Amino acid sequence: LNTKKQAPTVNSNCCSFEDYKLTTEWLLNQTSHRPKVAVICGSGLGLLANAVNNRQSFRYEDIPNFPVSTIPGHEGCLVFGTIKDQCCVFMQGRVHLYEGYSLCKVTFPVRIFKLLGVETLVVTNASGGICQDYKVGDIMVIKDHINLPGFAGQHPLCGPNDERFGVRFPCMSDAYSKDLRRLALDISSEMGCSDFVREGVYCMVSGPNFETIAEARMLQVLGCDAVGMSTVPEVTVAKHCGIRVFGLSLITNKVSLDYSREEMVNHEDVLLTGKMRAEFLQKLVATLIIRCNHQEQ
Ligand SMILES: *[C@@H]1O[C@H](CO)[C@@H](O)[C@H](O)[C@H]1NC(C)=O
Ligand SMILES: CC(=O)N[C@H]1CO[C@H](CO)[C@@H](O)[C@@H]1O
Repeated sequence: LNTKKQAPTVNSNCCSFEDYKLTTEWLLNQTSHRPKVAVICGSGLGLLANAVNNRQSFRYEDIPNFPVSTIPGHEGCLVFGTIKDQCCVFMQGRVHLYEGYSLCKVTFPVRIFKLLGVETLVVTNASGGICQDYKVGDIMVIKDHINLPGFAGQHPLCGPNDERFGVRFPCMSDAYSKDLRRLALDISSEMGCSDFVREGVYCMVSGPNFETIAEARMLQVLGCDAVGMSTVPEVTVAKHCGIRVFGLSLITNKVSLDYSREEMVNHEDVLLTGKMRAEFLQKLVATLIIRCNHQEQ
């Protein structure tokens, strides 16, 4: 690795391997938990972490180098614990590109997970439904994604490649584990919830504004089923360093695709659906964590 000849990109000076090592060592010093599974909780899904026992939690601002969310009232806790005998770590709250963070900082926790020994990453997010069959409250198992900011050079792996994490040109054709997707669909059907669990393509936009109608139509033409402002950078960095990925997106609103028929999003309904589904999501994620060990990679 030639550290002297670094291209002056946004990402290149964000974090060195020593920064990752320091944060990892700090955490290893503070906790005896050695997680194999990490979960990133999207907006309003922080209660996924309530399922853990032997809970030990750290505020982001107390962890060296850890990115701290600028959104008021946004949770920011790293929660270690166990579900059955599976050791896991939950991120309650994340930072976004639209907050002004470089993608290197946004994805910093993922590399910490790698150095902590995590093998499986579960990402969750709230998103807008593009697919016309989707209803508010549906849960989409992420089958694939479109990295729209990445097309424009906003990519977490831009800059010098650190071979200690992964190769220069990582393969992304199998980013979302087929085994875990199948397992999630099996669990959903065992729980009798197949009618609101879908499988589809997630598209990331940078935000912070919501899509115009023309943009939403473009996304539909491109094959996107849901659109959100997160998740893809973390998934890309996880795949790069060999972490198995599973993703879920909660459809909190329908994206308007029609000028004459403005979708009337009832915010109270959205919140209510979110709350109702959060319980199902918690059960689904907990069961997935318990059973994912038995799946071959
Ligand atoms: C971790 O603990 C070791 C041994 O007590 C100490 O030398 C080291 O400085 C600690 N590292 C961090 C990052 O806290
Ligand atoms: C936590 C998180 O990433 N939430 C985002 C998920 O996507 C929705 C819809 O685009 C955003 O509004 C959230 O900020």
